[in-house]
Amino acid sequence: MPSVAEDAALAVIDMQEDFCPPDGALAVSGGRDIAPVINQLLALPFKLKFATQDYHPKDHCSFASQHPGKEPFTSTHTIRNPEAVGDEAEEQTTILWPDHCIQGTRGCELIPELDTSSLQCIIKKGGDRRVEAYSAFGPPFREPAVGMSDLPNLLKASQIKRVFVCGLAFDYCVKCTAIDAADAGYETFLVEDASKAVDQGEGAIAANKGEMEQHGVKFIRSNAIIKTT
Ligand code: VGL
Ligand code: ZN
Repeated sequence: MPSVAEDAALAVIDMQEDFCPPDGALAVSGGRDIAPVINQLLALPFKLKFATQDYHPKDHCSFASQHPGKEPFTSTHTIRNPEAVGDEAEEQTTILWPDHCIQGTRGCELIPELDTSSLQCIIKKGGDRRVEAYSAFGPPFREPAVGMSDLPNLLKASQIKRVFVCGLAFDYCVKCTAIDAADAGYETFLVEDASKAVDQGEGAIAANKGEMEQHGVKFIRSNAIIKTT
């Protein structure tokens, strides 16, 4: 492997209070425990290091509270591309959540265990109340694109070829970021021991890995990166 200093970015996804025990609104089991592993990765000389923050307005469409009669974690909703013209529009069906990561609240803050001192930037996502935005690249709608983040420009400007993704949650924001990075042509690695899933069942983990593999995402452990750096 070439050195991560040459061509690699480290993406630290959504290490926020609301995704962590003990009292996060959408706490991912073991979410806080991966901070030390991520800090070890942040100590490596990646060419680019950035974090993301789920950053919702209080009436975000992904909140079950915005949909009378619907329940967090079990109900779904379908979103049409709000910028589409004509009858045909991309659609995304996704799960509804408890209110979480509301701008300006404690739940939205990055956890203090994360060493943020070497981060070059923090990308905020999920700010458009009309659309869900799991990926650090932006909402899933591309025809036309709705609210893409600065990430594509940042990766190009930094001449990145490889993207290493870690953080929360494995099966949502980490997965969607990894798939978008791979689809954008970056050699993409998910750092398995530096990520935790909402659904930690064996079957769910395997299905999500399979989906990512279809897009060319590779899986790696933090030791393998540290050893070769
Ligand atoms: C996430 C659910 C809702 C995540 C964000 O960061 O994976 N999951 N919003
Ligand atoms: Zn969210």
